[in-house]
Amino acid sequence: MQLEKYKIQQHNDDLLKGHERRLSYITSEIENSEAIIQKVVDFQIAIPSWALGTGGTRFGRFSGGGEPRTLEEKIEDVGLLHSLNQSSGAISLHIPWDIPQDAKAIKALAAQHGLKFDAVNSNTFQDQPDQALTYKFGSLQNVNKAIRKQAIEHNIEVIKQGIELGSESLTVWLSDGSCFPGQLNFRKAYQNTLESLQEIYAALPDNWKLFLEYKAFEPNFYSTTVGDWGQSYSYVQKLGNKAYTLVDLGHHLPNANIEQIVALLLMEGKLGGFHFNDSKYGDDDLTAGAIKPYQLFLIFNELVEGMDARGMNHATDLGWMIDASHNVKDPLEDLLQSVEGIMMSYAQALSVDRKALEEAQNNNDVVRAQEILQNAFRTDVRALVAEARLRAGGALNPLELYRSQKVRENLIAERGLKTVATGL
Ligand code: PSV
Ligand code: MN
Repeated sequence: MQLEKYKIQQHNDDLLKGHERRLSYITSEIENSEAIIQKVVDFQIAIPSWALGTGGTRFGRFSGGGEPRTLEEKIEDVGLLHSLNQSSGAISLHIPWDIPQDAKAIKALAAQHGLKFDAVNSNTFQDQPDQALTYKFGSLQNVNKAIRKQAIEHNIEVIKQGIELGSESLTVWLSDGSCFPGQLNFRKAYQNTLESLQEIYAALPDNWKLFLEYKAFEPNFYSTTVGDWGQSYSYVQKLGNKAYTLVDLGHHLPNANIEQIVALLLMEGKLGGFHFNDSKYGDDDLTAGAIKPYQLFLIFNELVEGMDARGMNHATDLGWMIDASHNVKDPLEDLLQSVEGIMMSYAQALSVDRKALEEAQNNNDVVRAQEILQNAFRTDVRALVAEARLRAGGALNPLELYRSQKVRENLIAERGLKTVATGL
């Protein structure tokens, strides 16, 4: 299904008056609102190809119907999101969940929808039906050299697929680790992993980046071989200047200070990108900003400050991606909410009075520093984000338009009620 431009136009015309009223208030309140709008226009968040269907847990999966059956339909879905918000201009593929049969045709289809290919993701956390050796006891860390070799070759194959699509980064997430004390020699597991990563790194084209994602636990529950940002940092330091740490917001132990991790990785020049989601307990993969919006804002506050300190381009110098799962919501609606949540935090962080904050910090004025941040967080910037969408050709209220156009009902009519998308 495609949303015709005139429908977006009509929807915007209907909402314009109220929008202009709200916009004129907020632009009178925020000094740099024009610059914020432009930055939000430029900011794109990649959509993972595995998040377009119903997620489910190990206890069950309750499909909402109309899920994309093929990679082509997944691209159509991301195209739909992008036409609504003009902020989801990239798709990230997980191999082998989504292997393009004809890369040229897939690339052309994506371009028709205004989409690029973001990072390609390898998968050595599951066994595939045609696979010779099992990853039950790990992949790049495995005590068996042949298994490590198989996993290395898979990653190199993923890089090749990515080159065909015009992707420029590889994200490696390893489920490697152990479930019980004594199962693993930590030092040897680290060394095997490093050597394996070095072989993968050697296959990276010059203009590519390797993102090494860490995760505290699950599916291994005693140790994870890339378990936290320190471990990821230690690997990427050794690999070289094309290797970076990737922060998935759900991959920390409870109450970790993620904004501080982000600030320090940025300072070290080793922050590569993000997987956005939210959580209350563990790797819950909930909608970005749904549970801890203040944390998301504080992360963006560090990002803006740190990227500006290093003269970085906010839109292009880091990889921005959602990694969420949708168990009880329509995946497309959930993704629209995540993008909106991320954009709001970004806009709020851009509105922070940096000079005043620095002054408060230098004077140890704790109260003033807190006031400055909370003032930005408590400002309703939705009209600024909506204005950015309007200027880019998107909808003032994507969710409302999605519902009024009965997108899900149309997708069910086209694809059926019992379709199942590949992914987790
Ligand atoms: C692992 O939990 C993870 O965050 C990695 O990014 C995987 O690629 C993705 O989720 C799979 O759903
Ligand atoms: Mn992730």
